[in-house]
Amino acid sequence: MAAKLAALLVLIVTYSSIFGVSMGNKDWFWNWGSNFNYTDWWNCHHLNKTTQPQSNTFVVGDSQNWHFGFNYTDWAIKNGPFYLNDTLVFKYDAPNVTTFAHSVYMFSDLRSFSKCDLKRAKMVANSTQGGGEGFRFVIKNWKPHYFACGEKNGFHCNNGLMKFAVFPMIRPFSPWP
Ligand SMILES: *[C@@H]1O[C@H](CO)[C@@H](O)[C@H](O)[C@H]1NC(C)=O
Ligand SMILES: *[C@@H]1O[C@H](CO)[C@@H](O)[C@H](O)[C@H]1NC(C)=O
Ligand SMILES: *[C@@H]1O[C@H](CO)[C@@H](O)[C@H](O)[C@H]1NC(C)=O
Ligand SMILES: *[C@@H]1O[C@H](CO)[C@@H](O)[C@H](O)[C@H]1NC(C)=O
Ligand SMILES: *[C@@H]1O[C@H](CO)[C@@H](O)[C@H](O)[C@H]1NC(C)=O
Ligand SMILES: *[C@@H]1O[C@H](CO)[C@@H](O)[C@H](O)[C@H]1NC(C)=O
Ligand SMILES: [Cu+2]
Repeated sequence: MAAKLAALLVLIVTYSSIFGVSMGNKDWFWNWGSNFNYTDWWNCHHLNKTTQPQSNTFVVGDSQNWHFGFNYTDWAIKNGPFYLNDTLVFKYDAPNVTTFAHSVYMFSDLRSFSKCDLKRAKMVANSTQGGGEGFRFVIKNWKPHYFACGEKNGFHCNNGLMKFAVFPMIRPFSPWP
């Protein structure tokens, strides 16, 4: 009797480890023979995984867009973490007689980012590219990204809080494709 029970348990454990990790196996165990809904079980395991977005799109600053004086470090903390393949959208109008120009630069290292040293930064979007639907930046590389506005020789970065860092993460592996 005990041996039979042990054998059954081994069978169940083996079966469970082959078929799924979390949601299904407990239900399968307790509902075996009862009115267990296999459609629900299948959906739970398969549809959710495939309908989950593989990447997200973020408008930097949300409705505030990309402007002087908004705390983008704070925004990045509250909206992160960011993953590879996520898209950051920078929205800012082209300058006119009453409004200031903005742009998007990326620093090569933390040190130049901290000091807003634009000599060690590359422009990724000029002052007109943030118009309309905005400038889209896809996070493709697994490395820290240091963004800032490059206008007024670092003044927008230093004094206007127009800077933030992104440390992209890799999306956890999904066992059900
Ligand atoms: C199982 O669930 C699905 C979706 O929730 C439903 O359409 C179906 O009628 C259910 N089947 C049974 C036998 O309860
Ligand atoms: C997906 O996951 C949610 C909970 O996160 C659950 O309520 C739902 O039944 C799952 N299945 C489908 C097909 O959405
Ligand atoms: C901006 O937000 C960060 C993180 O919340 C905070 O540490 C910092 O003091 C804020 N800066 C200003 C000038 O409010
Ligand atoms: C990013 O997307 C591309 C195709 O759009 C895909 O081939 C690649 O595997 C994705 N990378 C990650 C880390 O999701
Ligand atoms: C300048 O641009 C702002 C916003 O982009 C707009 O509201 C304003 O009317 C424009 N001013 C002039 C003089 O074109
Ligand atoms: C910004 O870049 C776009 C596209 O590369 C270009 O058409 C436009 O002339 C540039 N604007 C400025 C002000 O440099
Ligand atoms: Cu600016």
